[in-house]
Amino acid sequence: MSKYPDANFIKSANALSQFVPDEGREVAFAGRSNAGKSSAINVLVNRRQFARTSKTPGRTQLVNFFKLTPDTRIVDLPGYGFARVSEKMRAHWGELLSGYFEVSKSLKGLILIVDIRRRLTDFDRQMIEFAESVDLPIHVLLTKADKLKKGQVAKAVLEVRRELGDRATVQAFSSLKRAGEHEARQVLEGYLGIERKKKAPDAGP
Ligand SMILES: Nc1nc2c(ncn2[C@@H]2O[C@H](COP(=O)(O)OP(=O)(O)O)[C@@H](O)[C@H]2O)c(=O)[nH]1
Ligand SMILES: [Mg+2]
Repeated sequence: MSKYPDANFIKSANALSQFVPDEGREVAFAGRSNAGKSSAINVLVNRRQFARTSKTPGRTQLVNFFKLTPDTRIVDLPGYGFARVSEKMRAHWGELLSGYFEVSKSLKGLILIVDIRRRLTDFDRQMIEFAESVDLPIHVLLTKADKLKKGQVAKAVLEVRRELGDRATVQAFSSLKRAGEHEARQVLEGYLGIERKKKAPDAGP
């Protein structure tokens, strides 16, 4: 069962003029390509094929908007990777993303997806700078934690926390094992202002 019955793909955009109207609240997801961003979005939305994993030709280079609840959205930002991107493309994305961070009023937070084995890359540092320049809160998911031993996971989390200090919150995550799911969803819903009904303490089973 989806936690978000209204969740749905809205549209892809390649220019600010194509973005959805700047209303409600949205959280941007960014990550170097292949870091595990689509998988993480699928886990958090609790739908298997929601944000298609890996190769959806074309779409990976676009900004994809998803409705989460009637007035909240997830914005899936393109991540460059080892797919070679021309200088011109890079400049286009740099302008598009910095423009978006500057003008958006609905943008409430950045969730940055990082492969726990690679730590932070220049791409990640650039995204962190965009978000910081507009005082956006940042949460880092160190994903693919299932690929490391427990001690190595703890070490990676500590290292990234030490590097970022109070610039971002950091947690380990695994889409494969659904580890860290609850914490990540709490952050996402906190940014989006989604309130969950709490069960009354004496409500019984
Ligand atoms: N072991 C493991 N593999 C993962 C995890 N998340 C993603 N992957 C794999 O990493 C590859 C890239 O994932 P994808 O979500 O498409 O990355 P994206 O390019 O950032 O959207 C795919 O082969 C996924 O199955 C994870 O938590 N654990
Ligand atoms: Mg993807």
